[in-house]
Amino acid sequence: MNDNERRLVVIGAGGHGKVVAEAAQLSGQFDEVVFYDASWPERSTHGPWLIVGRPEDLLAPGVHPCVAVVAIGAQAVRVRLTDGLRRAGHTLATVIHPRAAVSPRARLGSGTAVLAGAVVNIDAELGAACIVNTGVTIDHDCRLGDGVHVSPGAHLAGNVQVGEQSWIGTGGVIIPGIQVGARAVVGAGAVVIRNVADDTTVVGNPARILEKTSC
Ligand code: JB2
Repeated sequence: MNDNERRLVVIGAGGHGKVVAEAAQLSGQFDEVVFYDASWPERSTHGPWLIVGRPEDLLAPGVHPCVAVVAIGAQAVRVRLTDGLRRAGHTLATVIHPRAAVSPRARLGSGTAVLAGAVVNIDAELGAACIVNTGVTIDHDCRLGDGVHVSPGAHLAGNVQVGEQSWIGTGGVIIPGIQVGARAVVGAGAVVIRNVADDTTVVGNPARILEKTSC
């Protein structure tokens, strides 16, 4: 591994950025972490880390390749920037907190972060740019599309499928075998016992449709 691979660029100097930066550093995979954020140069630090540029600096033609992860909660922004970095020739890091338990037979996409206390069980398959947040459980054979965010303390039972860019709220529960569509939202604390269509928000226990978000 060369020096370039031991340095992680984190895109997004917000709350999620510091959680991802700390997880990456604690994992021992990286010696140095720096941020790129739209607030640079007005801001030059984020906690103990330096902010050294703006995200678009990394998308310019001919830029020196780096190892990066997009740590922005907003799904569409995270996916767009992750795709842009990949097209610009950068390597997308998969960040796993050292106190997460990830099955060696789980498959994680590039740019995905698995945070403290999370469990990802055998034969689960996660796409790119996902967030498996603090204390989440993803049981065996689950399938998550690109850009899914599973918020702190949510639990996905076995064989659950979640479509791209969907958001499972804090403490949400999804029973075995349920299919959640793309760009869906499961409200905080919801208990999902029926399939959820694309672009749909569900809330409550048992979860019921709150709104369709597309026309
Ligand atoms: O469209 C964008 C954009 N939107 C936000 N383009 C670019 N280039 N950057 C964007 N950002 C950057 O992401 C902002 O400059 C800001 O510094 C950062 C977002 O920080 P914020 O603290 O607002 O949110 P976050 O994404 O770190 O955290 C949210 O998501 C987490 C998963 C919060 O809801 C957290 O509570 C949550 N844990």
